[in-house]
This record gives sequence, structure tokens and C-alpha cells, in this order.
Amino acid sequence: MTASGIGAPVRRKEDQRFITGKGRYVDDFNRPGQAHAYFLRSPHAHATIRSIDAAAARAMPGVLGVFTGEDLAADKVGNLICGWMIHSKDGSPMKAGPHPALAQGKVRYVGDHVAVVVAESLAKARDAAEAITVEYDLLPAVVETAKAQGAATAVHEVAPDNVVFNWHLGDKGAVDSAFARAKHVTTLDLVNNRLVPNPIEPRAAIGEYDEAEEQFTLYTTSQNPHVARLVLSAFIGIAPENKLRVVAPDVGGGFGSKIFIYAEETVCVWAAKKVGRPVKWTSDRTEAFLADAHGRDHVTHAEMALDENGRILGLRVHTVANLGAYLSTFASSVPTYLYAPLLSGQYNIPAIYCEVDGVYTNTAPVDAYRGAGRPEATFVIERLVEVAARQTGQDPARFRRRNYIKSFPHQTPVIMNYDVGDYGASLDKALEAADYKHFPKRRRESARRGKLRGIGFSSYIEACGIAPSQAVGALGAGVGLWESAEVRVNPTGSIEVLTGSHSHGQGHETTFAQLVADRLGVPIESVNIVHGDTDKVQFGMGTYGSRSGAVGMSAIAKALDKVIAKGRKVAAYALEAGEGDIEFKDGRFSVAGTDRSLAFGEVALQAYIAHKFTGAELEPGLKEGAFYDPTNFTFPAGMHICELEVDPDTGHVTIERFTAVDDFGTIINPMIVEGQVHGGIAQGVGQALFEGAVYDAEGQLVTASFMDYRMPRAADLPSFEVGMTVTPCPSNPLGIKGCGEAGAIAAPAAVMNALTDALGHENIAMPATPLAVWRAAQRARQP
Ligand code: MCN
Repeated sequence: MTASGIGAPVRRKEDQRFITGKGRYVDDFNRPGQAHAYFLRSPHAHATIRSIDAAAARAMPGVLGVFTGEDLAADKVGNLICGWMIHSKDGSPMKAGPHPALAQGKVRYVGDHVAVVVAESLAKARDAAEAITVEYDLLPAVVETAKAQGAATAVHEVAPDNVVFNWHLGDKGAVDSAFARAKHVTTLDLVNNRLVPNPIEPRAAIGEYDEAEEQFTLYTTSQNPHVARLVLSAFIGIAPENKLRVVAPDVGGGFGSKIFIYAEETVCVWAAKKVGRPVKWTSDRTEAFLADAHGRDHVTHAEMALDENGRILGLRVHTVANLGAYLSTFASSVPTYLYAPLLSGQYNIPAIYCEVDGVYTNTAPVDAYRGAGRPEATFVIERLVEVAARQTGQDPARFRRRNYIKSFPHQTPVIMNYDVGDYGASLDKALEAADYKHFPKRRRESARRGKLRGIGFSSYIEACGIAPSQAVGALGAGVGLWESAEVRVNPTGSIEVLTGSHSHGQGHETTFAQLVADRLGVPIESVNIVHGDTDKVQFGMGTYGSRSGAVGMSAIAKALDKVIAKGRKVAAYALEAGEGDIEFKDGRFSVAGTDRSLAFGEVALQAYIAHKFTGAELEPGLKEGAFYDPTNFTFPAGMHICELEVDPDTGHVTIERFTAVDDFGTIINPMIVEGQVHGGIAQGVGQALFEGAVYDAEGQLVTASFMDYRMPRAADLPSFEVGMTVTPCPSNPLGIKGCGEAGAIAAPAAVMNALTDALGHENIAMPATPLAVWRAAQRARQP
């Protein structure tokens, strides 16, 4: 390991820019002649639009245009795309209702887009929006997840019972027979609370149109600018697609919410041509709460069958997944393919059957949020395992160990083929680090102070490095999910790496440069990572599903191999030796067995000077590209242990220690990986104890600000103890497994298992607010 190579805790290169205020986010861009967009949003959850009168707004000073769904329809701007096709149990395709970028005839959630005003300033646009008169005929709102199916009102005509799909996975017969043989059955009803993603930087877009070139540009807060270009160009009718350039500069967090195609960027691009001026929109925090795609929102009934020795025989799960008012880009895949195949957890479960009803409601669309389906699956299996262990009088750690998968590869009954892992090793290390042995003593000590102490485990596994095109294509994605890279070596030996991944907080400018420095033996400072611009990077799939390390970096590694191979040829001419005699090590090409060698930079120069070989022998220059498509997902796994104390008089919960032992395969940068784990745990703790989007019966979002939606804060969290075990991933050349979501996947179950342990094992719902905890504590006190 070199000081800046693979495995080194290199400080993040990009942080110099960020912490000195030099980051450039979309809102920092101001284009010449720029106008501002303001969206008039529906104040009602469900209504028919009888009329929109925008005459007064249009006449106001500074107003350049007021547009509605009719204007978009007249220009044949299509429906916002919905992603993976899901088929119901009976084989029928999912029921995708229309999703125009501006409402046509109906609004379906509070915050839905009714009209857009484009004006000289944001204030003028906002004032004009207030002058628009919209007549609504109110309709009853469908709000609750569990009551959406068969509600009196339909959100979309195509789904009269509000069911988008009724999907299933697994062998029902095998599961029924496992339950018939069971000696013990554990049953749980669980709610996975609805979350609002809340990245620090809200979404923003600037649409621009160059009439002379017939060229559109979109500056946007995107995790996947190339996919955005492909979809938006088709959606708006821009052809060929390179007539739309998409630039995603620095992006201040996303957690999934910036993958999707939203109404606002679509309208900004389209309106830029309409008004002949660049059109800028920046979401305010209220708009972000109302209209960014939310996460989670599952209601689940789950059962686990055990034999007389405490071995798991089968799992039966029925989940209702709230998809909101419209199908967002990945909405159909999250509660299905990203959820049910992970219900096996780390356990050897012979039979699993899962049914998922995806339902429409008059609420904001629900889509991928950090973990996307996998935190929901982990919560189900880890709560079941915990309760089953307690009910059958077994130590929860020992119960888990008994049921762990111990040999690999392991084919689960629900699609996944786990490649490698060592779950026992993570458990051992975590138990040691958490000092589990002495927990009873600490619990007694808490009790002496009148406090209730609990400990909770979460053995999570996830499938990430979302890519193998064959696999995701077969699941219904309809597209492959590889990644691309191009390595350009300049004559001076400095290097530019163009990648289709797009860092929005994950430190790619550092870890990707570490890989290059390691492979080429060059200083990390000479490596520049280029991403987020469709005019610079030819195509890429973007960053989500913890794939950039395993897939994005593997594409770079493949391109680097080609650079080294070409460098060898160049060196052979320059050193007047046979190519077979050229060795490359520590940044130098040398002739084996001699002291004749050239540094990498010298060979780069030779490639461009190109006078020691003819064009017929070797092409000049040093630039190589690669596409990488792995053979499997990666399966990071680990054990998270939460220990907490409850004050039964106030319901206050103090997390005393949080131990995480994760297996992310080969680690590129341990400091960045730890940071990723910390962030994920914080979000998981937030889900368990604080966060929850709440709609009232009329479909008004009552938690639409940070006053009402409680984010976790530093003071809510202990100093995490983070450790690693390593089983290198066999499906990529670097041995990497994704780390970006693990904390958010594992933590909710660990916290809730600890909380229920403290409170006498009552099943408490997330978020476990102080009031809910206090009530449970009072019940636990009763004899
Ligand atoms: N890495 C490493 N060694 C490994 C695995 C990863 O050093 N064995 C490094 C990678 O090189 C990368 C980082 O860790 O710099 C995360 O890598 P990876 O797990 O591949 O995840 P992605 O880069 O694809 O990021 C996506 C992931 C997801 S899905 C969400 S959601 C998420 C997350 O990353 N959202 C984030 N982390 C986030 N962090 C911030 N700050 N903001 C977000 O919005």
C-alpha cells in the first residue's frame, strides 16, 4: 500500500473545495438573461381541475409566460417515465396511470404541479402565481397505505381499486408446508415509516436553449445525468439526444432522491425554448418536503416458522407498499425486486414466500431512498429473528449464529446467489467490540439509576453494486446497468479519468484517483476525475445502489489495464526491447533483468512524440476506455449492535453505544468508508427514533418543515465503533462490495431491537417518539 494507493485513508481531495465555499452547485450558476420559474402547486390532495384562469398573471409586470398542462400537451411533451415493469400474480402488467409534468384535468397530491410562471425574477413569478385562479372540484383523498386498496375513490382510472400491482415471489406451497411442520410460529405486524430524503442541497434546474445551434442545456442536481438526458430528450421530443446537454455539477447529497426524472427540470428545459431565455428553478425546503420522492412506507404482516431446535423453516410476508400518487422512476422495483429477494437476510431459510401489493394514494410519489427496499427487508427479517429468539428463550446472538448461512456460494429461495461472506466472523468481532459479555452488568447499573437498558442486533445483508445487466434486465429493468470509464493520459503524464458515476457526497474524486495512483504508480495529485457532464463523458449509468466502487471503479481498472498494455508497447519501442521483456511496476516500465527503465510519464510523452514507431506499428497517443458489467451483485453484510438507555419518566432514548462490523470486501479508502457507514447509521437512527412523514386524513402533509419533521442531530448519536471483516467480492476485479447504504439498512432494526429489549419486548412502531416510548415504558412498568 502506498501513501495514496488502495487501502490508504487519504483525505478527500474535493473537501478543500467544499469547506472553503468553492463548491459549485446548480443554484450557484446564473446564465446570461436568466429568468425564474415558480410552480403553482395543488393545495388539495385530490381534485378535478374545472378551470385555470391565468389572464391576470400573464398581464403582470415581468411575467414572460404562464404555462399549464394543456401547453405541454399541445407540444406533445409526454408522460414522466415510469421504470421497471412489474407483473401481477395473474400475469397482468402493472397499472401505470398518466403522469404529466403539469397536471391535466386532475391533481393527485398536495404539491402536484398545476402551472408554472416564468418571470424576470422569482418574486415576480411568485406574485403572478398567486394571481392565477384555479377552480377545483374536490374529491375524497386516499391517504393511508393499509386502506388504499379498494377505497371508495380511485387515484387513477386505470387502477379502480388503487392497486398498481399484486406481485409475488417464492414458493407458496413450500412455505405452507414449512408452516404446517413448525413447532413455533412468530408473527409480527410492522410499519416501515415514510421518510423524506432531505439532502442538504435541495433540487434545482436551469434550462437553456441556443436557437442558432438548436441546442438545449440543462444544469441539474442529478445523480445520473446521462440517463436524465436519454429520458428527458425522449420525453420532451429533443432529437437526436445530444441536442440536449445535461450538466450535473457539484451535488450536495441525494440519497436516491436525485435519480428520478421530475416535473421541474422537464418544464425548465421546455420553457427555455418557449420564452427564449434560460429558466432557473431552485426548490425551497417546503417544496422539497412536498414533492421530492419520499422513501419507504410499507405495512407488513410477517410470519416465521421454526422447528423444535430453533431453526428457521420458512418465512411468509405480505407487504402493502405505498407508491404515492404517480409511479416515480424506480417506484415499482423498490418494494419488489429490491425488497423481497433480500428477505432471506443472512439466514439459511429453505422456503420464503412474499406478496407485495403496490398501491396508489394521494400522497407524494414514493421511490428509492438510501437502501431502497433493503432496509425494509432487513427490518422485517431482523425484527422477526429477534422476536423469535426471545419467544423461544434463546440468546438472540446465538439464535442468529445457528441460522446463518455458512457455506458459499449460497442460492436463496428468492433469486439471490450470495457469492461470499463470513457472517460468524462479523458477529464475533461485533460482540467483542460491543462488550456483549458484560451487558447484563451494565443493565443492572442502569436499573439502579431507574433507567431501562436494552441491546439490539441487526445482521444485515444487501445486494448492491446494482449492475449485472443480465440479472437486472431479467428482473424487469428493461436495461442493463453497467458502467463506463475513459482514461486520458496527457503527454506530461497527468491523467484525466472520465466516469459515468456521479459523486454527490461519496468522495469519488479521491477514491477513484487512489485507484489510478495505485495502478499507475503516479502521484494522486496528477489525477483528475471528470464526471457529471454529458458533453464530456460519453455515457454512464450514474451513482445509486452503492455501485460506483464495485462497478464504476472496475470500469476504470479495466481501462487502466489497457493503458498499461499500450504503455508496454510504447516502452518497448522507446527502450528498444521486445514487448514481452517489458515489466511495469511502481510506476516504471523496465526491461526485465536490466537497469533500463522509463517512468510512466516518460512513456506517456513517448506515446505522443511517437517518433520511435510508425503509425502502422502503433497508434500514437495514450487514451483507453472500457465498459464494465459484473457477473453478480455485491453482497455486503455485517452485524450492527445498538445499546441504549430509556428514561421511563420522559421517554427519552439515549443511544449509549453503536457498534458496526461490516464486510465491504477490499477497502479502497477506510476513512471514506467509515464516513459512509456513519452517515448511514445516522439516517437509520433517524428512521427508528425521529423521522416520519405524516399526512392527515385530507392528505395534507403535516410534517412539511424541519419544525415538524425531526432529523437526527449530532447530539442524538454516540461516537460509533466501526470495524471491518474482509471477504473480497469475486465478481469484480477489485474485490469491492458497496458501502454507501449499509448503515441505513442495518441501523433501524438494531435500534428497534434494542428499544424493545429495554421495554419488555412490546412491538413499538417507528419512529419511536418520546411519547410512544414513554407510553410503552408505563405499560412495561405495570405488573
Ligand atoms: N468505497 C471504498 N471501498 C469499498 C467500497 C466503497 O473505498 N469497499 C468508497 C467508494 O470508492 C466511494 C464510496 O466508498 O468513494 C461509496 O462507494 P459505494 O458504496 O460504491 O457507493 P456509491 O459511490 O455508488 O454511492 C451511492 C450510495 C448510495 S446508493 C446512497 S443513497 C448514498 C451513499 O452512497 N447517498 C449519499 N452515500 C451518500 N453520501 C453522501 N454524502 N450523500 C449521499 O446522498
